[in-house]
Amino acid sequence: MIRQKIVAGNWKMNGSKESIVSLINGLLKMERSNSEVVISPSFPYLSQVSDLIDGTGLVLAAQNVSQQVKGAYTGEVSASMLGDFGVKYVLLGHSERRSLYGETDQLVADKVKAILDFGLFPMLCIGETLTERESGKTLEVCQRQLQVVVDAVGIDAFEKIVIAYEPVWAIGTGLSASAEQAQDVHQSIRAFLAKASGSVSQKVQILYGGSVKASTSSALFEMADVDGALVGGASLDAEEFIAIVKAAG
Ligand code: G2H
Repeated sequence: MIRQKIVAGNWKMNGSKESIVSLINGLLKMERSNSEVVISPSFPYLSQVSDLIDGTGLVLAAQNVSQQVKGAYTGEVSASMLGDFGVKYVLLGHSERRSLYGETDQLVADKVKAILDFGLFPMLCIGETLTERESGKTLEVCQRQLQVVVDAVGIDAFEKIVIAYEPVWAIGTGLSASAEQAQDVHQSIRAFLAKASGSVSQKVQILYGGSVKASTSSALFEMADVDGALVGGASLDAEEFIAIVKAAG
């Protein structure tokens, strides 16, 4: 099955009104791509970015959402608010949210449900720590993180969920997983989902994330089960990000 590649830039907590204009001006020099190209600014800049990319083909993502629909939840942002600003994808389960802000597997699953209920698309991050990898628990951890979401929303919902495999040891460290390491895990994730639904497992797009750079992206994109990349640091540099998009084809 041919799955469209996705290259998503996770800007994390970076940028200003001014730097975002310059980054997007740089990105608009990109040639048309067969891949879906997604950018994910911090909440305060969603409106600005939404206006700047209107009609360009670039797609907007948010970095978080509340699991609640609305009400007295000071500081939270709901799925419907994100929808108001033209957001398509929402990053969920990123290891920085899990490890720094205590997001549990169940909370991530509740957020996935909130996003799907509103008709947006979760980009669900999963992945193991270095200790877990070294003790042979990579697949166990990925499967546990996935299973809680399967239990919450059902396997068919995975037709609308993009998975990002992000080994924690590769995030922001400069230590990318090799293309073969990524392929091994992506293939196992697909095989795990196939036990519940063969057709869904073939459709689901599985991105790799963790220190992706232009120089490492071509090898990753050649792998059969790598359907794109979630790019952090390198997405803040327009030329580098464009080179990654180009490698995806
Ligand atoms: C992983 C990735 C993007 P980086 O967090 O989500 O960031 O490419 O900086 O490792």
